[in-house]
Amino acid sequence: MSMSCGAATMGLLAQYGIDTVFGIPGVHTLDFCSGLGEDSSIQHIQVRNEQGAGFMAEGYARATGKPAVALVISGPGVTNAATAIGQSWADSLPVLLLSAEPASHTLGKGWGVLHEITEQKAVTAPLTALSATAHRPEDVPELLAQAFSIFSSARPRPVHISIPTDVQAATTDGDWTAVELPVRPHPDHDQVTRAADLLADAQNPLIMVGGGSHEAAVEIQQLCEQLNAIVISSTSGKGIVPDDHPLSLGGATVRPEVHRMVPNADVVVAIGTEISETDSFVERLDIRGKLIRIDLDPRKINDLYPADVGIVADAAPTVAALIKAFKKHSPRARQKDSEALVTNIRNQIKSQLTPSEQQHCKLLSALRDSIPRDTILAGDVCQLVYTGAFAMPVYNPRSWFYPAGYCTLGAALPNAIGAMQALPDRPIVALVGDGGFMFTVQELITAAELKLPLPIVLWDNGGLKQIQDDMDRGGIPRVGVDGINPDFSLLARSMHCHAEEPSSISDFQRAIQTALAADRPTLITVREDSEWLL
Ligand SMILES: Cc1ncc(C[n+]2csc(CCOP(=O)(O)OP(=O)(O)O)c2C)c(N)n1
Repeated sequence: MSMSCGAATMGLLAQYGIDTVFGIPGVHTLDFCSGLGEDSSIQHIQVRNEQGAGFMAEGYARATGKPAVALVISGPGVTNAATAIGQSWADSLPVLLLSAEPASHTLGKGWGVLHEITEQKAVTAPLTALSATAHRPEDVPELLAQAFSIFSSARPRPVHISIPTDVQAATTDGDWTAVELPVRPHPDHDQVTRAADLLADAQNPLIMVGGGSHEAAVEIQQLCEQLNAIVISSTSGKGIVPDDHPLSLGGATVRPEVHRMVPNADVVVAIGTEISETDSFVERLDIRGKLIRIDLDPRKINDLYPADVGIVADAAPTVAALIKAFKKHSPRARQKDSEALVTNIRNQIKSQLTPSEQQHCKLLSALRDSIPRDTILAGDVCQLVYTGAFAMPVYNPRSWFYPAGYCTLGAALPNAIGAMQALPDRPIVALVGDGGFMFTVQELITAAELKLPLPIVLWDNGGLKQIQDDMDRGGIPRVGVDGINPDFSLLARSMHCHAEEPSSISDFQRAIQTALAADRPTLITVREDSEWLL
């Protein structure tokens, strides 16, 4: 059946399992939209700024591990979305940015045509595994095949495909089919044997997990129990081993109490983790033991932390193979008190909390008690969430969102919306600061339109507190950190949301529970100076 290339592109995306595109249409994307009518299985979610589209696609991918799509116009649509694409790169998420581009015969000529950009590919090339333009309709199936092959088999990174308006409008027979996608590599047998040998000799092994190991959660828990090894995680890996597991220190990788433990490990197994600076806030952790790294990305094997055994393979089959190989060794005496050490370190952390962290803990613990165990928490860059990384128990993989690394303010609300679109039956709560919330506040109306039962806990400490604190500590005069805030409740209500300003812990808990069952989002503002938190 003949149709426009834009419509055929939507049909092919559906074949790759895409059920949602987040975007804002323009005259440059009309042909894409022609494939999104009633007959399409793809839902178009209208966002209020393309950065929101990128962050929603990111949230969809965070929640599921599946590819997600943002659909935007050329020029400003692409540059608005670029921040979220940078974030998806930093957090290894399979996001496809599909955009228009001006008509082919105008490209690079500087005529000043609508939504012109000197060279669009160059804007996103540093933020993506692939940034390419379809010059003819028949380029589209090939470029989508390349994109989805990257998503299915390589370290997930975003991809940007641009389709100029004339190519979108060109007629095709639409007879396009999705290709069979490659799978991730399995581990090399000899390397697994060497890793198992190292672990067999270890007295005090340590496991580090990151966002690249969510699919291996079951195997990693088995491995840590088999080795009686403590597990620490990056913020992206939080919940892979439940935070209440007696061997888990969860996201406490940021804490000095944990840093002091790291040099004692004689073998470290790092699985799907960059071991990045933003997971520990020290440039280099003092790893002295033998290092086994399991990663899809060959560049991670010999970076700042060169591996003694570096296995470039998918985490789940690799850890399963490691468990099997390790079983061949006769059991050896090893450190018996791992669980006691975990309890001890948890207690040390509790005793070292600052007054402000104690307040965060009080609120987070009230929140934890009022939400189901499998709730997803979408955190923004704010002090409440920094504390949450080590103090908020999370029990499932893909259930603690934080824009690590790129550290983009404003990700949490749209991330939560994208996750709710992907997993409508999962409870989700967003945690935002008063500064970060203002970056993407307009997406409240998107959430209201979708009638999402989303509680948004707004931690209002009156300004850009982290930077205020940094300036105060450094003796630098406060510059640009004390701006005024809107009346948040009024703002939320004007966007068809509910708003609450709780006056006690029980009031807060009631607000959360009501919000989880509401027919729209609820903004729950908690002021840091509230008496009930002091
Ligand atoms: C896009 C972006 N711009 C600037 C920053 C720098 N930054 C980091 S934390 C922070 C303050 C955030 O304030 P708020 O959301 O109110 O959280 P708080 O620190 O007050 O808890 C700023 C400006 C950033 N992370 N991201």
